[in-house]
Amino acid sequence: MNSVFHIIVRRLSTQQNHYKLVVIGAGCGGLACASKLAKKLPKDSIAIIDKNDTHIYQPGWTLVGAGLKTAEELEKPQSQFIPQNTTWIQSYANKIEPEKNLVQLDDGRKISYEYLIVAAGIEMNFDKIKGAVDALDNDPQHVISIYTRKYVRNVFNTLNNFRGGQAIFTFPMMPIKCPGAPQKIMYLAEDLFRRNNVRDKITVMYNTSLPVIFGVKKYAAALMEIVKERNIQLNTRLNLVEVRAKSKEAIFENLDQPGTMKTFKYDVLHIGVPMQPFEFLAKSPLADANGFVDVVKETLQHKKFPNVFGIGDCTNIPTSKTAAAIAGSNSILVRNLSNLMFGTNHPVHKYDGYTSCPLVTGYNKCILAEFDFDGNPLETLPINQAKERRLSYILKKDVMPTMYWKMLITGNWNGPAVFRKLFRLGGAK
Ligand SMILES: Cc1cc2nc3c(=O)[nH]c(=O)nc-3n(C[C@H](O)[C@H](O)[C@H](O)COP(=O)(O)OP(=O)(O)OC[C@H]3O[C@@H](n4cnc5c(N)ncnc54)[C@H](O)[C@@H]3O)c2cc1C
Ligand SMILES: *[C@@H]1O[C@H](CO)[C@@H](O)[C@H](O)[C@H]1NC(C)=O
Ligand SMILES: *[C@@H]1O[C@H](CO)[C@@H](O)[C@H](O)[C@H]1NC(C)=O
Ligand SMILES: CC(=O)N[C@H]1CO[C@H](CO)[C@@H](O)[C@@H]1O
Ligand SMILES: CC(=O)N[C@H]1CO[C@H](CO)[C@@H](O)[C@@H]1O
Repeated sequence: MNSVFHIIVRRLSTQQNHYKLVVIGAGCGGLACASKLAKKLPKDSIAIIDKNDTHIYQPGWTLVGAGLKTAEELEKPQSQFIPQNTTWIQSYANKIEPEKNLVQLDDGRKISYEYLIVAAGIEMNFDKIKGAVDALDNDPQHVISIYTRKYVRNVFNTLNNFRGGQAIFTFPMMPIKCPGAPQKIMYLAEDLFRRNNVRDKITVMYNTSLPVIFGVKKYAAALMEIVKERNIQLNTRLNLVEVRAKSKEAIFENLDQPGTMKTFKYDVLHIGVPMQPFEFLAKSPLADANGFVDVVKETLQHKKFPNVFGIGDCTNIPTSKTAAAIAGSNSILVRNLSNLMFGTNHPVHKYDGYTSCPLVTGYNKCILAEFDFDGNPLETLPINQAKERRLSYILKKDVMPTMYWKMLITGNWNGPAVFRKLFRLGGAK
């Protein structure tokens, strides 16, 4: 007893509690920055805080729902990706005190830093829809979602076994990560129903809280064509608020007449999950009024605390929340922060809001949306990416996952602008 006590005391007292740089979150954004900075800083300068021991390639979940990939192949042990010479602190952060340069962990430990990167992602909250969790847990033949590790495993079975009735796909209130995903799975499902020769027995419906099918005009126009051609019913300004699994009813609020509900019968219901900032961030001095980390959108530097940066889904950067947005901004954060750390003055580009959404529209086609803060297309390839193409599908299914694992989160990615320049120099467009 006594000796165990002494070992614990010794371990606690030799644990390092101060780091030059602390990174909260070892997801896409945290690793994309930490792995670049690890190459520039001495051993033991960086601590990465994240309790989760599994790294998941979330963009692949859409394809899992369509039976094109397995959930397992998207998951790898986090230990493979924590960069060399950094310290992985396997806890969750539960409080940030930026005035004192302190992060408190869920085990009570306090870690101090000179510089901080916040990359904790965004929290999914099915509880905002009454009855949703119960339906997802107990009625997976009818109620599904690609949005979590647990529920994504049921999606393909349900869609593939569906023989007739009404299939409703929902899009929640913004902000959510990957706003394209709730309709990608719909197009894939619709294609699957055709392949299974049951399409004529099924009504396919997309009920979205937005006033339009997609926020960027160029791609919205292309998607509207597809929706018409494939006989998909689009209902706008409807927000799912309740699922009644027993009677298979989905209750939506009409956002144009707040408080007015509209009930739809479903046979399959795919839920786009509402999201919210993690509470520890929303409560921290780093948050804006909506709970997101308040950064300058061009530089990713915090508006009040210049030694703090934010990247990815946890920030209030006004672009759509994707891994692609991280790929478009991580080099900017790293350069800016390096200037600050080393007192250098290397030129830094301003982040233009680059984000991307590969809108998979079927089992072999995809619209590759890429755009900036203002919704202007920012296409990488020297072709019209609003057209459905097999090439874009292959990029999404086979190329992007490899780029994610081998380049983005391992610090070997310098942004898509390089490719844009390359193709333009090649003479196209
Ligand atoms: C179904 C689906 C489809 C998608 N499709 C695409 C797509 O086609 N293209 C695309 O570019 N993007 C897509 N995305 C979005 C993309 O996955 C995210 O935008 C990206 O992962 C965001 O990275 P992040 O680092 O901000 O958050 P995450 O990658 O989610 O990482 C956050 C990390 O923070 C950790 N964390 C949480 N709380 C704490 C805490 N308190 N303390 C410490 N650590 C904490 C978590 O464990 C996690 O490891 C999709 C997402 C989903 C769910
Ligand atoms: C890790 O993340 C996955 C996917 O979001 C989640 O299912 C799991 O519960 C998390 N594990 C821990 C220890 O937080
Ligand atoms: C890790 O640190 C050691 C000792 O400082 C150094 O020799 C080694 O090159 C570093 N590894 C990487 C990948 O930077
Ligand atoms: C309550 C309701 O059904 N509202 C709208 C849903 O979307 C369609 C098409 O955009 C509208 O015509 C409905 O009024
Ligand atoms: C320290 C540093 O390099 N800061 C720069 C961050 O990026 C902005 C926008 O490009 C510059 O104005 C800052 O000087």
